[in-house]
Amino acid sequence: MKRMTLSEWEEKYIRGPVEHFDQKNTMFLRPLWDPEVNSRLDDWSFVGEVKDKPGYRIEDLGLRWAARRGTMLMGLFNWYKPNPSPMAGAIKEVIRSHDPTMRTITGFAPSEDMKIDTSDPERVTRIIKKAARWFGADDVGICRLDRRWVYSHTFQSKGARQISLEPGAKVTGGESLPQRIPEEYQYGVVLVFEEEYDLIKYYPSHVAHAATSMGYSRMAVTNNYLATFIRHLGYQTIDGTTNDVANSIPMAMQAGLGDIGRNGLLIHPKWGPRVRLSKVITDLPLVADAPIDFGVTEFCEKCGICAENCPSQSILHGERTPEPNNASNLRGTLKWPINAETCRMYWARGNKPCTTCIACCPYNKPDTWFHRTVRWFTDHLRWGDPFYIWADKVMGFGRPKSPERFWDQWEPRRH
Ligand code: B12
Ligand code: SF4
Ligand code: SF4
Repeated sequence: MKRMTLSEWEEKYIRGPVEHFDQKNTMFLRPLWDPEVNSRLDDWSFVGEVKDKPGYRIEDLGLRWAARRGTMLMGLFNWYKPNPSPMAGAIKEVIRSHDPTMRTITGFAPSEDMKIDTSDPERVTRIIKKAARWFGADDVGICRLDRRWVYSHTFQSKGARQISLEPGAKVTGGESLPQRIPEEYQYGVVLVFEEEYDLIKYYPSHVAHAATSMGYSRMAVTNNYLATFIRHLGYQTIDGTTNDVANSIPMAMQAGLGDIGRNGLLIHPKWGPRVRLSKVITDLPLVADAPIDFGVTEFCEKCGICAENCPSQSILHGERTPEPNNASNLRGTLKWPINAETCRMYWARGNKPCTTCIACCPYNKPDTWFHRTVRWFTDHLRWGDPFYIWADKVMGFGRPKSPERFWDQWEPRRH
């Protein structure tokens, strides 16, 4: 594995000016305000339905939604960010003003002159990384805050019922608010959460999506713990718990946590794309990690398994390109841009999310000695890529497992 300098990284991934991305252009939000996108389907939800079939029964869908609860409880009530939701603002008021006994919830607040000693940023960085792991992250990296990845605006949705279907109608499903992060916030602490191999392999059933949900809850809770810890050290934080504030993948790349694959996802050296990401942005002085190269780009150039298997054909088959597919891609970056419109439409049509491009990827493997050895080869003997890819297909690693006996066979892991 090679460490890259930031200028080498820039040369590899940046083509032309990078326009700041407006969060309303993500495919979670476009159906709420873009009449052209909205009119393509009557129902954009992906809640899922119960069927009399293994992997789709009430216990399977229930597992997916119960595992999501941490996100609801922590993420939605997060007011430590530039444009908190009105609900988070209201809760803050209640906690702050209502009842003195609520102090036990807001807890210890250091006074202005009480701060951790930052004369040795290496030591502070070690403390932050250790705390992040203890709070629940499986891996952690630090980047300098590159403001090109921060959303220019955040979008407060008002709920799908208020969407106007009039062509050309202005935003009616919510409100776009400019987002500004003060200059003193110079670092991002990026957290990685492994999703369970033993659940993802049951894709495309509800069981696989339970892993996504648990990843979201873990990142919501852990990110919140870490942001609170940093505030208790006397510094400020922006808590990027629920996907908002900034693009997580380039931050994770710059924090040395992995590289981007053809599937548009961060490939972590140990867990491949089977990870979720969150971040805390802070003014605490830290030491940034360097980006890494372990052969992903070369491997993806030859592989293409995700592009073959994507059920909506949203993943590019050819070369990397700086050309966006549509308004949902960031301009000025060299990669395999996914077609987020067709991907998201596929979720809505099937009334459930999709995780195929994680599950079928050869980098998605359990962390055993055998797979560690293969990974070593893919990094050090890159000329062997066509053989590793052929072997992966022959051995059928990326194929879905039948959920028929899931509840008998599953050995749950403690988080
Ligand atoms: C919106 C969104 C989506 C949209 C698609 C993106 C879009 N354009 O609308 C939909 C709903 C379809 C979606 C689908 C999925 N998503 Co999604 N998504 C996001 C979200 C919330 C915002 C991303 C965004 O702003 N994209 C808009 C522009 C920037 O997209 P883009 O130009 O195509 O860039 C993409 C990549 O190239 C990369 N990227 C962004 N900037 C730059 C800059 C450089 C230089 C480079 C090289 C790359 C890069 O990140 C972008 C990811 O969409 C992020 C969380 C976050 N805040 O980052 C999660 C996130 C990217 N999704 C994630 C995942 C896992 C998925 C799914 C597998 C679903 C699932 N089972 O969880 C699929 C995979 C689809 C795919 N192949 O990319 C994870 C990725 C983890 C990882 N290993 O990297 C994230 C980080 C969420 C998380 N909490 O961990 N997603
Ligand atoms: S499936 Fe193959 S091409 Fe796609 S991201 Fe994984 S390694 Fe790259
Ligand atoms: S989530 Fe599914 S539909 Fe979307 S890009 Fe990945 S494989 Fe394709």
